[in-house]
Amino acid sequence: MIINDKKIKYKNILKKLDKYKNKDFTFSSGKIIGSMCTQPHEISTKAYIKFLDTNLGDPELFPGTNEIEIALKKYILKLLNAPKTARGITVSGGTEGNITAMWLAKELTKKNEIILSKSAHFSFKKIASLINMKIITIPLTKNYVIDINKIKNKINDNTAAIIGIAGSTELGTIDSIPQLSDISLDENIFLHVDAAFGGFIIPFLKNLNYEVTDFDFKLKGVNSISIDAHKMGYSAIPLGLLAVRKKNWLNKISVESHCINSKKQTGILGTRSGGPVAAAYAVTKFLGKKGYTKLIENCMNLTIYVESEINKIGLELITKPTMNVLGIKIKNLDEVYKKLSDLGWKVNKIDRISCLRIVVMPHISKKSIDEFIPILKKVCMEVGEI
Ligand code: 0PR
Repeated sequence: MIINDKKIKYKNILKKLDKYKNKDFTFSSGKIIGSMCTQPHEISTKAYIKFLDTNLGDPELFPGTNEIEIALKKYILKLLNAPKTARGITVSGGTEGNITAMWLAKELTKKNEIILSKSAHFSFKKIASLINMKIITIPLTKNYVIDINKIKNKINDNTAAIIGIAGSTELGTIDSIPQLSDISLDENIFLHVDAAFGGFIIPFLKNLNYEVTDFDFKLKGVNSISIDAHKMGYSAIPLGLLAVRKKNWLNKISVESHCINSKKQTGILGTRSGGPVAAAYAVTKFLGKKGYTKLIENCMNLTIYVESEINKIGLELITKPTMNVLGIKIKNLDEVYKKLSDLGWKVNKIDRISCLRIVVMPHISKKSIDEFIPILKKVCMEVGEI
C-alpha cells in the first residue's frame, strides 16, 4: 500500500512538472528569435546529465571531472590566443565573468573606477553596487561602438579598468579593441574584454574571411576576457570562462579553503556542478573548428537573409549587423513588441535605442523567418509603423 502511494506521488510530481514545462516557450518552436541562448547541442545535453552529481568545488572527490575542466579551459584559452602564462576560471556566464574580472582589477590596482560605454551589459551596474566601484560612461560613435576619443580625459588616478565589448548585447557590435589595447598599454590600465556573446563567433568569422577586429590576447593590452559557452558555444546553461593573462593574478581572487581538500579556492562560487563543464567539453570537442565555422556560416547567411527581408517590408536596421544580431528600428516599440508577443513570437525589446532585437541562433531556420516576416509586416501596418 505504502509502496503504491509513493509510486503515485512520484508520478504525480512528474506530471505536475510537465504541466509547468508546457507553459514554457521552446527553442524548437522556432519562435524564440531574440534570445542569446539556444537549444543546446544534443551531445552537450547527454554530457550534462552524466555529470549532474559531480562537484567541481571539491576536485579531490571528482578528479576525472576536474580533468575535463582543465581540458575545456585549455581549449577556450587556445581559441582566445592566450599566452602560456594565461589561466581560466569557469564561471556561470557573462555576469559572473564580469564580476570576477572587476574583482581582480580592483584587487590588482586598489582603484575603483570602471570606464565603459553606454552599451555595456547591465551586469556592470551590479558590480558597482556589489564591490563598491564607480561607473564612468563613455558615449557611442554613430557606429554604436565606444568613442575612443572620449576615453583619455576620463582616465585618472582612480581608474581601475576599461571595458571593451566584443559582441554587444544590444546590437552585436565590437568596440575597437586594438585601440583600447593601445590605451591600456600606454596608460598601464587593466583592459577587460566582454566577449560573452562574441567570443564563440569572432574567431570563426575570421575563418570565413569576414572583416572583424582583433579582440583577444593577441593584443598585448588585453588583460582578461569573458566568453560564454551557453550562448554561441551551443552548450547548456550555465557555462562561461573568465580568462586572465597571468596565472599569478589568480592569487588575488583566491582564498584558503580549510574545509575541503584543496588548499585554495579561486573565484566566486564554491560548490558547482560538473554538468555544464562536461556539456561544454563535449560540444567543443564534437564541433571543433570546422563545426563551429559551419555553424557560424549558417547563422550569418540567415542573418543576411533576415536583413534583406526586413528591408523589403519597409523597415530599417539600426546598423549593419557585425554578427548574427539585428536591431530593427521601431518607433511604436511597446505596441509592436506586445502584439508579436501575444502572437507567440519572442523577440527582445531594446528600449534605449528603440529597436527590436533578433538574434539568429542555431535553432532558427529560414522557415521560421519566412513565417515571422509577414506577421511582423502585418503588426507594423496595424500600428502605423509602415
Ligand atoms: N555580457 C554580454 C555582452 C551579454 O550579452 C550578456 C548577456 C552578459 C554579459 C551576461 O551574461 P549572463 O546573462 O550569461 O550572465 N546578454 C543576454 C541579454 O541580456 C542574456 C540573455 C540571454 C537574455 C538569453 C535573455 C535570453 O533569452 O540579452
